[in-house]
Amino acid sequence: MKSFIIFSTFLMLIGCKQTSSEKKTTADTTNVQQTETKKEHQLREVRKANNPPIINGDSTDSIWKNSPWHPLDQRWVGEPYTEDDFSGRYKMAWDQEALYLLVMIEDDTLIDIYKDPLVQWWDDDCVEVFIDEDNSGGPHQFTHNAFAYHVALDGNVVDLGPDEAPHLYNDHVTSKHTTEGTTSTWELKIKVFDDSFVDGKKENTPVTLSAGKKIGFALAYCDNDHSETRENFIGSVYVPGEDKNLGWINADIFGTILLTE
Ligand SMILES: [Ca+2]
Ligand SMILES: [Ca+2]
Ligand SMILES: [Ca+2]
Ligand SMILES: [Ca+2]
Repeated sequence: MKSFIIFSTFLMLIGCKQTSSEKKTTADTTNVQQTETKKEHQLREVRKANNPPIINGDSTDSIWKNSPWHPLDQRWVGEPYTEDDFSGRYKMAWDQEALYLLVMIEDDTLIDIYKDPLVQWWDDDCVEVFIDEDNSGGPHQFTHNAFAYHVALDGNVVDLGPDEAPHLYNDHVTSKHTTEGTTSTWELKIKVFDDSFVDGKKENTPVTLSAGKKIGFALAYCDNDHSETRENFIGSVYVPGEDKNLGWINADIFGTILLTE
């Protein structure tokens, strides 16, 4: 029975595969049984920041000096690209309040075609942050089992809610980026919410982070330079198989971070 459920889930996911544009199937995956079979991969330690970085798009904070770079180099969508077109790397840190990201992006053209943040948000240049608070893995397309925050150039933060519609989650992710030439320096502060998050509820409390905690995590960049739909979607984790654009549907593909002192 279990294998049948897993197989059915697989078929449903395949069924969700669309054109090269990421979104948005109306397929109902909300009733997909939570499989919670994530196999940990890309396990990385993230060090605590005694002094959290100032989110200003300036990377001179002390925590960034002592943190390692990680590559953003997995082509999930689109044709092969040059280093001038896109390259990216990032660093991470945490404290009780939040996760912190420093993301350095080389992108030859920054565009925000769709001014309405809830229209084709994935086809504008944006940073996408994937968070699975309890590292459970499993489907999350229309649930808060995990979040896929699209952080736009104008700072708007969009994910799909259980009502299958896009919502702004601007109070979950604070960001700022600065651009010099074709290099953008992003800093992000991400509050971590668990799967008890309810849209529209007055009080949703973010999780207090502590050492030893594991969180499902991935990062990506939607690169569009001059097209109606994005040209590339580049992620931080290797995704096996032909369809690599699964992070927005299933948290199994996320890597795992381990918070350390
Ligand atoms: Ca800073
Ligand atoms: Ca580009
Ligand atoms: Ca989860
Ligand atoms: Ca671009």
